[in-house]
Amino acid sequence: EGVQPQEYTLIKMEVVQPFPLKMGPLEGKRVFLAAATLRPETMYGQTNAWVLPDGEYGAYEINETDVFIITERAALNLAYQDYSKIPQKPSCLVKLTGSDLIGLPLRSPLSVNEIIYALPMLTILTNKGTGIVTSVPSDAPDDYMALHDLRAKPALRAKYNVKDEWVPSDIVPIINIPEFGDKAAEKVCLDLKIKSQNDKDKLAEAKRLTYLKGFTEGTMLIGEFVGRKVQEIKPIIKAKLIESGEAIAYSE
Ligand code: A2H
Repeated sequence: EGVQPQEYTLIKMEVVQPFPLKMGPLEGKRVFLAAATLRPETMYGQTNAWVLPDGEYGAYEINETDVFIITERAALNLAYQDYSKIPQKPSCLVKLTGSDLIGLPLRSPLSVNEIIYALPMLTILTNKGTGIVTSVPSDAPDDYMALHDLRAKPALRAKYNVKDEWVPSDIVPIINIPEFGDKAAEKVCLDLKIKSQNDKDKLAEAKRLTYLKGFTEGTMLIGEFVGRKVQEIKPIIKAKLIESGEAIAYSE
């Protein structure tokens, strides 16, 4: 883990009822996959959530009504931060693996797509964030390549029991970067000839390029702040999501 604390926004992606059998103990609660992001202003372009198939997650009671599905490590960190009303040890209502989560339908704040699905990503780290990632393939090279892999490889879908209709067919353009156009991640992944989500070094370069330019030169193509600079509206969108109860601040 880094020396500098990382300021994430946890996006509350609500699991649409009815729950699968394994989540029976959560009946009657509001259950969320809580995704850690550094780019809250990109939430318009969410197309799916990512989970690690072999990852160990739990459904943790965060307050009287809300349950977060995250790693145990994240639940403990959260318990030390403002949001949780259970200061010491968050109670785990049910243990789940990433495979249990694949195919869950979700409703996520700001997303143009009303219902999106949880899908497998093999490069998720369980010692960072919550172990849940929201997917914005227009602007995140990791997301773009993981989606590319799922689309291109029927065997990968079969291995993780992914139904074709869960895999998004469209990428939503949300930010213009003069140098990279309206789908920066796609452009940079193609330019660098990145082959798959496992192409670590090239993906690091793609992330460096898009992250910097997106922040300094990006302009919103969608939403309340269309036409405005990413740099200016990022903190505003973050504050709004938190104020409306659709997200919480989280640092580690
Ligand atoms: B970002 P940093 Cl549009 N494992 O959110 C792997 N990746 C994870 C993760 C985990 N456990 N937890 C969070 N992340 C991803 C949006 C986004 C992100 C965009 C563009 C770039 C970008 C949509 N996905 O990140 O190592 C999350 O993806 C570029 C680095 O803490 C989170 O923000 O710096 C970012 O990585 C946090 O990475």
